[in-house]
Amino acid sequence: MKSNIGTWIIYSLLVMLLWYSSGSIASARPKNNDPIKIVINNWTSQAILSKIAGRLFEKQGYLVEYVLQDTYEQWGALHRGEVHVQVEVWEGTNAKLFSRMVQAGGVVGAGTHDAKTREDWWYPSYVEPLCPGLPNWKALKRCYALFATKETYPYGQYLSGPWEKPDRARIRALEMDFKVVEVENGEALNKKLFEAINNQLPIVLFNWSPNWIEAKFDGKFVEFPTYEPECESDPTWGVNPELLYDCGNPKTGWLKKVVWSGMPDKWPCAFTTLKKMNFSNKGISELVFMVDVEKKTVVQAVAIWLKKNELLWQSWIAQCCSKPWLKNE
Ligand code: TMO
Repeated sequence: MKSNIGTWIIYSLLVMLLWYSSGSIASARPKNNDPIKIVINNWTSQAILSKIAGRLFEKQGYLVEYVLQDTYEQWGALHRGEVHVQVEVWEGTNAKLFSRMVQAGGVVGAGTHDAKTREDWWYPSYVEPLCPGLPNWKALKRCYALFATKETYPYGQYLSGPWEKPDRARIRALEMDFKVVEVENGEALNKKLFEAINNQLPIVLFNWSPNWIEAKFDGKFVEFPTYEPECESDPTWGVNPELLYDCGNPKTGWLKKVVWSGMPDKWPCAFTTLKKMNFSNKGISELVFMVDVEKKTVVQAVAIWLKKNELLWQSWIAQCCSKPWLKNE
């Protein structure tokens, strides 16, 4: 009996020692307590994916802060290491700045999502019979008057968001009688779309995929001349031999994750997790639907997603970094 207890005590001590030493091996990895700063932009899916990344970093024991920035400001801040993580860089919006920043050495890629992206002019399907020939851009060019508003009369209105787009250059190159009107964020754009749909008014506006819109409303992207890189670098390319941008945006664009170049060394496990984090078109549009249509908060949508997808995100949290004593909520 006595020796049994002795064995038990020795065994327990051994287990504790093992536990302790494995813990100290894990914590011997330099774990930085500075907060990881994640950029939040002005459309819904980006905010949701940012918070999912943040929750995963927190589960690994990192501190996280969120910084509101638009897609122009973020590049300088990422380059200088003032912010560290961007979970959604869209080809159609940011391809050029992204490659310039990678070349300058301030940012590095953290992998590409499975989602294929498209960002371009879009209209709800009830517009199509009013303008025969749509979705071809030449039909839209003929029908400009249909889209005139108080602000743009006698030109047609093209409604857009605050993202870097060569729309004015394209309108010029394709000689379209349209004027660009910009609203401040994705929410404002949604509101205008809802108003138009409720009144069945002609509207052509900036839209993107994945988004919630395709899940709820019928509509189409306008088909401009197919994008090729030369369209933006060689004026002689395309229907206008003198001007750039006589084409549409890429139809199957990439969606990348990007970090400040010092991030992988400073928070290695978080970087590994971010590289593994991967969303599909369906995954993103379901998340956006919860917020933009069902009116859940971003925090609620993130909590629902984490609960439903535990196996998935557990597989994104790198083995070397997982702390079994950290509770998974
Ligand atoms: C960058 N965005 C998804 C709004 O086109």
